[in-house]
Amino acid sequence: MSNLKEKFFEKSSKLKVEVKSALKEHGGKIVGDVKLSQVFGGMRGVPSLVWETSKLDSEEGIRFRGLSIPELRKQLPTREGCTEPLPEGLFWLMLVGEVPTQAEVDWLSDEWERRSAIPEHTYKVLEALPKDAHPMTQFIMAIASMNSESEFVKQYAAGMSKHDYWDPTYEDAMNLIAKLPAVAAYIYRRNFHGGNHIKADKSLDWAGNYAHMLGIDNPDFKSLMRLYLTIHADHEGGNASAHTAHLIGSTLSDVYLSYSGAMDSLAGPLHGLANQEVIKFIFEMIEKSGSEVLTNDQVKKFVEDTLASGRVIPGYGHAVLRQPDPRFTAQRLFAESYIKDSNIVKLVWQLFEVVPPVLEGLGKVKNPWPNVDAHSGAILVHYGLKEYQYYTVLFGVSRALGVLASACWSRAMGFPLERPKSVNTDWMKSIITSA
Ligand code: CMX
Repeated sequence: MSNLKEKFFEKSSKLKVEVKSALKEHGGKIVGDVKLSQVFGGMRGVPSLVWETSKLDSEEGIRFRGLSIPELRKQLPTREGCTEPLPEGLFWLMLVGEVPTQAEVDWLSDEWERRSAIPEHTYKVLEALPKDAHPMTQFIMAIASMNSESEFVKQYAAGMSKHDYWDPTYEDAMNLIAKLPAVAAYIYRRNFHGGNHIKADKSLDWAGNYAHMLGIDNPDFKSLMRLYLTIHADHEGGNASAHTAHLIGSTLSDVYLSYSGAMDSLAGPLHGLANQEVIKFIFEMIEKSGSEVLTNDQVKKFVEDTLASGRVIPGYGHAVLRQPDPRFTAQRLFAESYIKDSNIVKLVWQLFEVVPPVLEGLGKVKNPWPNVDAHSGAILVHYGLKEYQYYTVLFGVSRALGVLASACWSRAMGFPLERPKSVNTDWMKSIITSA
């Protein structure tokens, strides 16, 4: 057994016993009230999911096993010549709660490279789809098609004991994460570069190799991908994509199916697809004004016109956060040190000045600040990745790290089938009259 797998088994077995005994003793403890407005309001703030890998604070933003993004940037191992953290390190941290050594992340890079082969039929599935199928549609179908490889499915069919579920789930999670960059790069090159595919560079790390297979070999872009794939990896369990994976996984569906379901959620414009919507919004603003350099008044007018047409400002607002998203700030810091003269990046910074007061002025938006999606596209455009229909796939490759580490925990802890109570409007009326 590998060191990582062994550590995971040791830690999860211990916690499972602890939680079981805590629930036996304290399971009846009341943890809060649920308001009618929460029942009808997308369950905001209702504690109902267990998620070990990260925790979101509305003021401070995300912490991964207790570490903030600036702390990750300082503490996680990097690659020679690059100061950004390696996503391999974050996966290790999320899975076992320890900052790995350089040797441990190097082992993980090699391990994922070893597991990265994609089944032949997955390429056939992709080639059967029209070239103008949205990249997320292709990504979702490719991931689902790889469930033919699931160890969990094989072992379940052979009569595996429920105490062993964690083991093939770990294997499936590791295999799926390993395969995602090649699948995602294949979709990009198929759609936007005439099917001129680029072979993996086995000497590179997970994110660096993804950048290479996309066809952008600029070392700064590789650094960006390491940062990008780290900061998008997890946002506790209640966000739509993570929650979808958790729900599907709770039926004992394998991680290929649960993760393709997560990607269905990520593909919505209120969630991950907002990263394509942001850059589309910026391109429209440039087209309308005829210049990449705009005054704040011009930006404000475009924002107000968008709101007046009944649309949201993409990249702004959040269901939990009430401050600028630290993932936005991390990208801003990257842009300030690498590409501060880019006109598109400057527009992102102008939007940061203009949008919050306008949204505040509406009097209903709970969080007028930028989220993770407000910044990413402008940096990608700078490095030549201009095809914004593809952006959510990048997000999807990253999100696998948190969601699949959590899937391992769910199986190891023996979490049950998810089944909340639904109600109807008659129930609402009866609650009101009985109050
Ligand atoms: N532009 C315009 N209106 C906005 C807004 C925005 N960016 N953010 C919120 N609002 C509006 C809501 O549409 C809602 O209006 P109605 O009462 O008329 O329906 C009102 O403000 C209250 O909403 P809220 O409680 O502040 O926000 P929610 O928790 O309901 O929604 C979110 C959160 C992210 C869906 C919303 O802020 C939004 O639509 N943002 C734009 C899309 C976006 O950037 N999504 C990406 C989020 C991050 C991610 O998952 O990747």
